Amino acid sequence: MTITITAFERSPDRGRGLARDMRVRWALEEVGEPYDVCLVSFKEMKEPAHLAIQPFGQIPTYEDGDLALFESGAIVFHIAEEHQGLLPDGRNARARALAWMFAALNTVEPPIFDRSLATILERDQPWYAHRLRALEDVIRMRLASLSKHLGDADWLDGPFSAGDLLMVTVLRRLHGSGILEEYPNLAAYVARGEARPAYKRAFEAQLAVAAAASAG
Ligand code: GTB
Repeated sequence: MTITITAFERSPDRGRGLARDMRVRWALEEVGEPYDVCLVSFKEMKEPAHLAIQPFGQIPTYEDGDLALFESGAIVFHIAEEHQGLLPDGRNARARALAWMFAALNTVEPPIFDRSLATILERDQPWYAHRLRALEDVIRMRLASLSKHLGDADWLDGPFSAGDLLMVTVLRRLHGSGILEEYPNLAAYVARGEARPAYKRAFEAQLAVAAAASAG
């Protein structure tokens, strides 16, 4: 049975690969697992059939036989556990890769995501400039630490892992902000992730959805 994931029928990012199905697509491409995509509208995401799988009415979801999963981090972890290539073999190295997965989602993503939301939803508020500065201060604090840790290594902890996959998807959201470029080794790290053939296949697949949506 083929794995099925869900993604936006019409992603608000118009194919920039910023929605969280991108990380699931990328993980599946890295391990060479074929998948189908079920495109859902905002309305369908809030209906009982989808809520039965994703209690918060969001994408992505993942179904494989009798397993239905939600939360992109849990999905990527499941894919990494089931296949070779996204988690190292050694017990300690594996635990550290998991730590980087959590760091991406719990420590680095929140201020970056909040900044994106603020630029969309809070732009007209009188306190917008102050809020943006505060969020960007936190982002810079996180990136400075991450940059120091990465140094001149290619990946966060030895070979490419699910931790890198999630971290790159998180940092990509800073494209266009100018902030990533303040940390040249992080900008190069993101470019390295985006240059991976599996990343490119995943990006093209979600771009094709956006192109079809804008044509239709
Ligand atoms: N913690 C969950 C996970 O990691 O799976 C979060 C899932 C989530 O935020 N899903 C979003 C969603 O379904 C899509 S990715 N939102 C609809 C809703 O909540 O009703 C977030 C997202 C949305 C839009 C853009 N964009 O346009 O750039 C980028 C990212």
